[in-house]
Amino acid sequence: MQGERYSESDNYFNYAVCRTPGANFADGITSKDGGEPIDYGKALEQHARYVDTLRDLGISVTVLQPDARFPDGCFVEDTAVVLEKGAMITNPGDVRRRGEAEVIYAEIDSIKPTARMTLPGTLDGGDVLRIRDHFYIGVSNRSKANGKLPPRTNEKGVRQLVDFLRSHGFEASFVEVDSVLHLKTGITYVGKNTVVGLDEFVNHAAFSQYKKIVVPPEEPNAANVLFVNDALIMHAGNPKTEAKLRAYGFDVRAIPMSEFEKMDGGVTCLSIPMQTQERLESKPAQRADRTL
Ligand code: CIR
Repeated sequence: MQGERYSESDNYFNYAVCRTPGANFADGITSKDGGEPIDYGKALEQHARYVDTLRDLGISVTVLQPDARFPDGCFVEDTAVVLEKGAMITNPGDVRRRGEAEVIYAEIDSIKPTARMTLPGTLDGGDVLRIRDHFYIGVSNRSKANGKLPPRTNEKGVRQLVDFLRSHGFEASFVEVDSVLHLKTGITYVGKNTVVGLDEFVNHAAFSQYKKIVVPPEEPNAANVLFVNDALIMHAGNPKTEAKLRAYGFDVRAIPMSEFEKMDGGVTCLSIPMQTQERLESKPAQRADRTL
């Protein structure tokens, strides 16, 4: 059993960065035009519950203040890829989101050495799916959802990330993403060698070696699950997938995310979880298999 625990140690975190949604959150980017308006008070409540859930799992959370220049700023995941011993700050694919990463850079660089992606490379962290020591990177197809979902991650961004990952001893492969915003909108890893997601991703050849939970078409938000500290944080309102995950013996925390769903966001987008040095030093057994 010890071996299995080692293999999941990269999903243990003691620290995370989040950012409160600002009063102009509803001005952010969304493909869901004409839907229900954002209830800002509810967004704040849902965000606070999300942060509490991370804290309940033993994670110290820094919650950054909103910045009115960046209505999508709460989706911090897109601005960084964090490894055990280093991090890369990305250039989010949509120009309206460039600049969100400045405060994130300052925050992470104080914790571990932080590299920066250079333009014209672009990449959203939502396109980066880590499964143990392998990284699957979603590359936006140029015809992405017929222009409704503009491309976010380009080949130049992917190349820079791959070089960075290799310098830390990790390997990567690519998956074309067309029908959804990010790779992790369509598929996530939930531990126990299992992926959950939309049929087209879960049954993609790239993921053939994993056990699969396919979400039913009426529960697309259940594809985005955050696996942290042996628990799964998922979107409430997806009873079939939730029951399946519970039946597999997972510790499931289903939380309401309706206001973030309206802005194409999910549970993985709202935090950058990481291991800080104290954690690495205090838990040597958990990093015994690190290739770093
Ligand atoms: C955007 O379109 O960029 C934001 N409204 C949503 C970003 C969600 N981020 C993520 O899935 N990692």
